[in-house]
Amino acid sequence: MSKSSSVAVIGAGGHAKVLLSTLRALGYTAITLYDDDSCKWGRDILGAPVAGPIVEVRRGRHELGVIGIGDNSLRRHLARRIQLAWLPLVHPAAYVHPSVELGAGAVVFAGAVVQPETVVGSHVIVNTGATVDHDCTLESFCHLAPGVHLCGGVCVGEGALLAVGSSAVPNVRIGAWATIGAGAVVVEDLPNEVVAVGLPAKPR
Ligand code: JB3
Repeated sequence: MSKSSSVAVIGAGGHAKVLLSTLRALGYTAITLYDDDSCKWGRDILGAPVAGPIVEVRRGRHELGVIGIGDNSLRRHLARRIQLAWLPLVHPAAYVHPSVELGAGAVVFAGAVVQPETVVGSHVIVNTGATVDHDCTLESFCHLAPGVHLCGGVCVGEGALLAVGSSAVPNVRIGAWATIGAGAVVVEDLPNEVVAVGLPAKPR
């Protein structure tokens, strides 16, 4: 895809700023943001315009889009509602092995590492400095916050949130829509929708 393509970023908060910096680092220049907070309309975020509410993205006739909202369920809702060519993005200062499958709209930020044969689902966030070792599966809409570390063969279920600095030993499964607390260490399989904290991570 050409770097002169017109890109829509859905959302104009903190996560969108990091997406913008990633798009710029990749050489994209024609970037427009959309957000439902009317206070942001007409303003610039890091030099890119916030054109209006999300519903107006259709009018922009953008060739590519990426969802810049950290909340996993909201990201899923928007991905289902909006028809755009969702762009997978890898910051040039991240390392992603060529064997890794990257889903539509997945993002890998600066300093992150994704090792061989890992599968990254659609609209997944691998945030700044997170590492994902070999043969992991990150299901759609999950989010690895900054500094998360996964050993090999870990499966993270759809929409799960692994908070800053949490980690997982090899071959465990973290259930869909689970929340793993900051700094927690997952040492065994965890069920869907659990909230688990501590070392070892235990359901609350
Ligand atoms: O921790 C890191 C490195 N990044 C966090 C990121 C993953 O998630 C960051 O610190 C934030 O905590 C969060 O970033 P995000 O999603 O950009 O949050 P915030 O800065 O609050 O911006 C959220 C944007 O989504 C705002 O511009 C809101 O207007 C919009 N928004 C929030 N709730 C919503 C809704 N838009 C719609 N349409 N519907 C909502 O329910």
